[in-house]
Amino acid sequence: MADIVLINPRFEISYWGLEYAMPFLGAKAVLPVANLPLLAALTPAEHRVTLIDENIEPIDFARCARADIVGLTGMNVQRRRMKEILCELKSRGIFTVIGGPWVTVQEDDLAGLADVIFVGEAEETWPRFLREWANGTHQTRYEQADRTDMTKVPVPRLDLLRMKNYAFGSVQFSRGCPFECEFCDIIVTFGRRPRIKTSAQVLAELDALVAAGKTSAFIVDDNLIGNKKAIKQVLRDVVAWQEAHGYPLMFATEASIDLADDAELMQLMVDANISNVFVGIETPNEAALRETRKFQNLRPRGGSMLDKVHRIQQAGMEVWCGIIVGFDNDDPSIFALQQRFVQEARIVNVMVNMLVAIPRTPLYARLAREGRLDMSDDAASWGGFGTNIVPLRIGREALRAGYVELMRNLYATEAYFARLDALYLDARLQLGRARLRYLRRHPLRRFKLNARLLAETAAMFLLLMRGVPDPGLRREYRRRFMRALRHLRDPEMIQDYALKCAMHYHAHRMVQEMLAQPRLSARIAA
Ligand code: B12
Ligand code: SF4
Repeated sequence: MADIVLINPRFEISYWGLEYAMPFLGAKAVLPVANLPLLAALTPAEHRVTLIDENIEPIDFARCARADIVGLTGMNVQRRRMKEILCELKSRGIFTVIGGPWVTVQEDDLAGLADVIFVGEAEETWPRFLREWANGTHQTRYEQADRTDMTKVPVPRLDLLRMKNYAFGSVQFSRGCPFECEFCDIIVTFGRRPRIKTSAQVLAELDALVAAGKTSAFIVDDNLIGNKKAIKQVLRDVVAWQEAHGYPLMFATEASIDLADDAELMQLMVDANISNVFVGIETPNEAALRETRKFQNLRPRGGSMLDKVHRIQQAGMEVWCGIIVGFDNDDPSIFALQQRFVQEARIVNVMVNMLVAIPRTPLYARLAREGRLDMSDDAASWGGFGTNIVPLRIGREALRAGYVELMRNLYATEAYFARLDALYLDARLQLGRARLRYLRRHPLRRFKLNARLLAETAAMFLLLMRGVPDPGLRREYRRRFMRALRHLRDPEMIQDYALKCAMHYHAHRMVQEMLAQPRLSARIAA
């Protein structure tokens, strides 16, 4: 029997982390990483597993020192912290293993710091390693010969996490994406053939989420609609599950924009209570979309990208998006172009990135050939705020300054709430339509749910009013929220509006921190 500790290191502050909004949401982190409870479920029962998420609790290194094996996961944005943790573990002579998205694409980054490295998926290699470790024949590097058969993946051990500390749960239906975006490492690691769990597996995971007390979850698929025909069947079963259980879960997910071309699929997602969908818009610059091989965003069928975003919203889902600046075909006009697109699209929450070359991607290979990778100073912060790419038509400093300026403009109070009000109040976006239909048939449940939502909203808004130090910002949130209250009837939408105020505060703080960097503020002022 082995005593195993698995760690998810602390994230640096990011768009998704919502760190500055967490105190208002009564949680410590947005959602748990999906890999730790899954690895725990893949561990044979004779071993003992402890999960530590540093975003929730500090790492007890003395506890780690008593373990036989300590495993670490991490994305590129966690790699600095991964290094620190591994150094600490090594100094204590602890046997360590590493895996996850970052070391999968950059194996040598943590070389010498861990005893065993796992590259890519680990459904087969992790149990194999444990067998080999037990009889002293383990290797130092594991990589699966074949991709994981998703129909055999077990239900993650959510019972090993402190689920109440997370705002949302996480659940995975499928892996892989059929597209070929040049910058994407997902298709390098998970392949272009979507692999889907069976409905029975998915429903068992939904039961586990409900048992863990969750009311909403992020479907962490690379692209939920990679195989439309197959996912439709799973969604039909999720709809039936929601109906049978009284719609206990609300979902968010990630999908490509061709979702807008399939009315049946959108309807099924809405019926399954998927209310938010993150779409990789990347850029309204068509030359840049061609350059990066994001052809699905260029398909003329079904209208422009703007039309498609509006169609998804009309179907009853809020669109979140990622945009990128710094493509070879971008010149300094790109920042204004992006701003205009996002405003017209009424996309409230936008993740803005500079183009970054992730190792092992086609983009990385091309830029290496062209001698345009720069791993020096700025690159130290890439993944968040900086890039390892030497841009073609914009200077590096100008790209950074334009990026921060775009963030500032997008998250300026006026611009942010203009998008929000255009979507929530003018276009009357209604989320959770299927649940509303259900609740109309169950008035007592409706009453209870509404009472809970309103109580939670009041608590959140009060915390926001106490926690935001800037009186001008507080006044603005109060004014906007009161106005929204006069228009919105559904407690779900009222709660979402309050949440949007908290999310604005997070983005606002991020922008303030970017602007506080002396080199940038001087450049922007100029
Ligand atoms: C869902 C998702 C999210 C969600 C949830 C994130 C979270 N906190 O879990 C959201 C939308 C919030 C998100 C946010 C971000 N994400 Co994200 N995300 C994903 C996505 C699509 C799926 C991740 C997932 O849950 N997969 C399912 C699990 C089971 O798979 P897995 O983690 O790979 O684990 C398997 C193996 O890797 C292995 N394994 C993993 N760890 C370990 C450890 C050991 C010891 C062992 C043995 C094995 C092992 O075993 C597992 C089973 O096979 C991936 C793409 C992808 N497919 O990796 C991107 C991805 C991981 N995200 C990425 C990034 C950059 C981010 C952000 C920084 C974006 C931003 N700029 O804000 C933020 C991070 C902030 C934060 N606080 O979370 C990058 C990471 C790049 C890299 N190679 O390191 C990816 C790869 C996508 C991309 N290319 O942009 N993300
Ligand atoms: S659509 Fe998304 S997941 Fe698919 S290849 Fe493009 S960036 Fe990667």
